[in-house]
Parts: sequence; structure tokens; C-alpha cells
Amino acid sequence: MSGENLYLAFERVFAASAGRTALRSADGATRLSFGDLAEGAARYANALATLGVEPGDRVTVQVEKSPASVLLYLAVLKQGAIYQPLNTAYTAAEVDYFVADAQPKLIVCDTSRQGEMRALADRHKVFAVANLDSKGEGSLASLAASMDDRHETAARTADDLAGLLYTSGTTGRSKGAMISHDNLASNARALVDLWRITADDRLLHALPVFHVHGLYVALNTAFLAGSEIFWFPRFDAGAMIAAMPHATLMMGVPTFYTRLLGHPALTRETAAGMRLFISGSAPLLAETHEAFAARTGHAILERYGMTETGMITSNPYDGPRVPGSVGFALPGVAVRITGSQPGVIEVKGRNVFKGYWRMPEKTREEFTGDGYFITGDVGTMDATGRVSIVGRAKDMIISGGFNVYPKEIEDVLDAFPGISESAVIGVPHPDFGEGVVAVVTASGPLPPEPEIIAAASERLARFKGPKRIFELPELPRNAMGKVQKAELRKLYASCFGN
Ligand code: MCA
Ligand code: AMP
Repeated sequence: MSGENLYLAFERVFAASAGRTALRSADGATRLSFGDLAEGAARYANALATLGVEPGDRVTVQVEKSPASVLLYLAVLKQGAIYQPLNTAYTAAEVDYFVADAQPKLIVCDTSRQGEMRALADRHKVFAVANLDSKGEGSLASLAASMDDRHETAARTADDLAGLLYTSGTTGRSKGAMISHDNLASNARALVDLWRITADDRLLHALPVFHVHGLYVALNTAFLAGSEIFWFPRFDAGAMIAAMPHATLMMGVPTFYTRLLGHPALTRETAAGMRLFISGSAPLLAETHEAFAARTGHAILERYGMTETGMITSNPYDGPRVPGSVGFALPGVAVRITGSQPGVIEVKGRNVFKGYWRMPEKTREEFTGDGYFITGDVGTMDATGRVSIVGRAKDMIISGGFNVYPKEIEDVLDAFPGISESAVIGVPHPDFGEGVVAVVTASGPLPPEPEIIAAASERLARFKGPKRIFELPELPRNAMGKVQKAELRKLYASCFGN
């Protein structure tokens, strides 16, 4: 398939809008025009080339959110390399796996982690390590500043990879989803059309930029449409509400909306200039949808997606945005439910990824014979094609929009002295939607709960760690010997005070 580097599509917008504001930080410290984005991306791309990065090489990026991190993302595309973003919460042990698997040419890390990343890079024969801190300063920024502002964008075809984003599995190891330039371009174009995103939009951006939502859904659509980005280093309800009168568009996970509702300054007046609120990454409770509509007059538009597929369905722009439903397949995306309803949701289209990095077997397992990707989400579809998600066939917890795979946590807990076995579940949590809970049986005296929690967080990113640990004499099992997690979820359903 022919095609082009996604950056070329951005570049046309940047050139046509060179003098307009592209990105403004909420604290007023930074304002970049589209011309600045083009120039900065070129300088960073030249810096990458100087560090040995060539088209097709992976660049592992674990940095705090800063305007410079956006230039780095653009530069990796421009240089034809493959962007591998990592959650900043990942511990060195977690990063080790991703680096070993992706074999990047370059690691870009936070300045404070240069030492541990250098050691890790030496272990895995990574050519270079550079750094960038939360202010956008560091060795990579210094190098980029010394570079030429002209850089020829690398030619790429539609199927060439633009991103390698890791998603964990219900069993076994994390898998790198190979995402092509055309996957990204086709999905972002569909969303720009569907959500009517234009150069008049000003987007409130408070999501992290190491996942599909904040990176591809938010940034790619804003760049293609030439919208202005209002840049927040992290989510803060008060700061978002203060900026709302200057914005038109917001994308967030359900926790953003429950936290906004918890803030008295969210009113019909503060949200009056907003055009659209979008939610995704986790189920938006109908009660949140309704409370938000009652308070602000805005019906949140809920959509559904996945790392492997980008966005799959969306509620309509015009027409009812039904609470509890994720809407219709995007144009160009085929969605079906297997077997009887509810059943597993399957997806096919230009949005669907190219497979798991160096895992042809795993890739085959996740596709049907006729080329549909099996999402592992369980849903229903009505006669009009409207989809509702009712559960998950995969053993996964979504906490505040971050996915947590119980098996990974159970492995860490099972190795803990005094724990015989563990079962990790997600139960309703007032802030994170689902909260991680571990139920354990003891083989000897167990240390106090906070000590086990602290020990787990040494190996695991903090958002994955159990927020509560409960002990039972034995875990409930069915006749096949399988732990009955549904029973446990019932038993601890109100442990977070819901
Ligand atoms: C922070 N903590 C969490 C979470 N975030 N624990 C569980 N789940 C979380 N999501 C921990 C912190 O480490 C800290 O622990 C304690 O909770 C309190 O932190 P707090 O300050 O309240 O958290 P925060 O920094 O305000 O973060 C909450 C957040 C954040 C704003 C909801 O998690 C977030 O930005 N989530 C968005 C995730 C996202 O972008 N998902 C998109 C995935 P301690 O006190 O022990 O240190 S892409 C995707 O799913 C698909 C493709 C899609 O459809 O979009
Ligand atoms: P990730 O692996 O981070 O890409 O997360 C993708 C998963 O998030 C999907 O498979 C769904 O389980 C979940 N998800 C995304 N959007 C929604 C939504 N609107 N409602 C329910 N679940 C969602």
C-alpha cells in the first residue's frame, strides 16, 4: 500500500498556520506557534540522527510531559523512527523488559533517571541515552538547540511502523503493538471529521502522553486540524475549570469527569464556551454522564478504543449520546459481536495494528480466520449498530484509565514471604472507577498490610499496586479448581466505601 509519513500531513498544517498558536502551557510559561513546532521537530530530528537513530529504529521514551516531549514525538515520526513511549510510573525492573524486547537505538529518560537507564542501556547494548526533564531541559534539549532547523522528513509507506506501544496480556508477557503510519492517519482523520475538530478549537490536554488517548487521539487530531492545545502537565480539576472559559474541547478518562464534578467551580457558566467533552479508556458510569449534563448542560460524548486498534466506536456528534453506550463503529471500521449477544467484540479496518512485535504466534491467536481482531471486550450491538460494553472476557482491571493485569500483580505477591497464593481483583472505586484489591492466603505469619503494599510498589508501578490486601483461609474455587474472582468481587464490593 502506498502512503506517507504521518508527519508530512502535520507539516502541511504547520506550514499553512505557521504564525498561529499551536500549544500554550497552562502556567503561561510556554507558547509555541505551528512554525515553532515545525522548527523544533526538525531540530530534534537532527539531534536523533546525530545520536545514531535511523528510519526503522526504535526510540524508547520515558519522560515527564513537557512541550519538548511533544517535539520529541514529532521528531521521531519525522526521522522515520518508531516511538516507544513508557509510563513514567514504570520502575527500572519494568523498563528493563521493554528495552530488552524493543531493542531501541536510543533511550530518552528523565534527567533524574539517567544513571539507572545508562546501566540498563549498557546491559541491552542500546547505542545512546539522552535525557529531558519536566521543564523540557536536558541533554537532548541542549543537543537539539545546537542543530539545524532544516531536516528532510524520512519517506515512509503506509505500513511502516510509527509506534510500538506495549500492552500487557492476561497471561504471560507484555506485547508490543506495532502501529503504522496509516493506522494513525486513518484513525485521526476519521475522528477529526466525526468530532468536527477545526482550527477554531482549543483543546484542554491533561492526559499523559505515553498512551493512545493523550498521544494519538488528542495530539494527532489537534495537529491534523490545526487546533490550539492548552497544555497541562497533569490533571488538576481546579486548573482545568479555570481554563475552561478559554477552551472548546476536552478529552479525558472517567476519573477526570468525576473529579470535575467534585469541584464546586464546575458550573454551567464556566463550561458555557465549551463545544465538546469526550470520555474514553474506561467505562463512564451513566450517573456521571447524567450528573455532568445536569451541572453543565453538556452531554459527554463517550467513545471506545484500544491500543491495538485506536478508536473503534463513538457516540454521534449529532444525535443522542446515550449513557452506557459507546456508540457506533467509526467510518471505515467494521465491528461485530461473535456468537450470541452479549459476545466478544471484534474489529477490522485500517485502524487495526500490524501485529505484536516479534510474536507472530500471539498475533495469530488474537485474530479470527477472516482477519478480525478479537478485543476481549464483551458487548452488545442493537439493530442500528449501537454498541454497549457489558464486561470483559480478559482478566483486566482499569484503574483511573490505566490497565492493570492481575497476573502480573499475583506473580509479585506470590513470591512474597508468608503469602501462599493470591487473587487480584478490581472492585468499584469512587475515584478510579475500579480499585486494585488483593486477596491472599497465608503460608506463615503475614506482615501488616502497608508493608506488603510498599513491597509490591518496589517492583511495580504505583498505580498497579493493590490499594487493599485481605486475607482468607482459602480462595473460593469452582469444580475445575479455578479461583472464582466473581465471588471475591462480590465479597469486597464495598471495601472502598461505595
Ligand atoms: C495515580 N495513582 C493511581 C492512578 N493514578 N492509582 C490507581 N490508578 C490510577 N490511575 C496513584 C498514585 O501513584 C498515588 O499513589 C495515588 O494514586 C494518588 O495519586 P493522585 O495524585 O490522586 O493521582 P493523579 O496523579 O491525580 O492521577 C490520577 C489520574 C491519572 C489523573 C486519573 O491516573 C491519569 O491521568 N489517568 C489517565 C490514564 C490514561 O491516559 N489512560 C489512557 C490509556 P501513592 O500515593 O501510593 O504514590 S489509552 C486507552 O486506554 C485506550 C486506547 C483508550 O480507549 O483510550
Ligand atoms: P488499552 O489496552 O490501554 O488500549 O485499553 C483498552 C481497553 O480499555 C479496551 O479493551 C476496553 O476494555 C477499555 N475501554 C476503552 N474505552 C472504553 C469505554 N469507553 N468503555 C469501556 N471500556 C473502555
